[in-house]
Amino acid sequence: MEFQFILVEANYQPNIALVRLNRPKELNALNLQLMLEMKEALAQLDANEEVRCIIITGNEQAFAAGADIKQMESKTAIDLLKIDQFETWDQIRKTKKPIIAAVSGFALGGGCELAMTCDMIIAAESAKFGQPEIKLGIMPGAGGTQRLTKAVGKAMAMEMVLTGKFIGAEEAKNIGLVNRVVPDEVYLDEAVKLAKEIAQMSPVAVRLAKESVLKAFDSGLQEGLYFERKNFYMCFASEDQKEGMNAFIEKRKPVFKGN
Ligand code: DAK
Repeated sequence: MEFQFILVEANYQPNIALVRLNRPKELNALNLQLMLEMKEALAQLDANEEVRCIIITGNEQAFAAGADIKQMESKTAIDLLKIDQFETWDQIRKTKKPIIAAVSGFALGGGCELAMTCDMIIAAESAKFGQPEIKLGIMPGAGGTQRLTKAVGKAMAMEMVLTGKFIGAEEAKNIGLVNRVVPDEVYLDEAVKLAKEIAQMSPVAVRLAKESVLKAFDSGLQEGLYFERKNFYMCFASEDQKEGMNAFIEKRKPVFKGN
């Protein structure tokens, strides 16, 4: 598949892939084609053994200013039902490798939801987050009411979703929406730094651990603990577990191969 609205570098850095949203004139508004491309790119990168961590970013001005309002405006409920965009969005959620959102500028509506669907968010000081759908007479449709509430709690989620207000990067950090805030010039470098740290770990353990953390999102505590336990046992089926523990005992750096 040729990509028109995203740029993909599978080998941006060793073991680290970069997906850049690329509709700068439209502030990276997420049209249907862009999301299909995102789905395809993530599936490819997930299947690429060389890739251990994925970064999704936009440009300095915008991560993404939301779904494409011009494309959505004339749609009926039945049109949306038939398009069934959820399958596309679910692919992001289903990606097994860790995904870091490197956010500068606007992350609004579907853009904020896209960032929240990633596993971690590095925010530039200029980043602005919001769920302004209410101002368009709609509400968040790609997980915003759920993921935002789980990330920041009911009070702030309710205020953001019901007023559409934007919050700055510092506030986003204070309420637990983002991992850290860094100067605009280095937000991508910081994301790469974090990705490199993760890429050094056992890909098997990273996959199982990511799955288990996500399980906390969509299950009750008992079910989540049970799931975590199974994945914990499964780590001991990997050579990486032996390598990691032997390296510790032998006081050397482990070499994880993903087996
Ligand atoms: N869609 C389409 N075009 C957009 C856009 C958007 N979301 N955001 C910006 N643009 C376009 C503008 O129309 C403008 O284009 P031209 O007029 O030059 O042709 C260009 O980008 C530059 O924008 P502005 O001139 O407005 O720039 P400003 O700096 O003055 O303002 C802004 C920046 C981000 C505050 C403003 O553009 C803005 O308010 N944008 C809309 C933000 C918004 O309401 N976002 C939420 C959209 S609704 C679903 C999945 C996802 C969703 C729903 C369902 N399913 C899976 C079913 C998500 C829904 C949404 O995100």
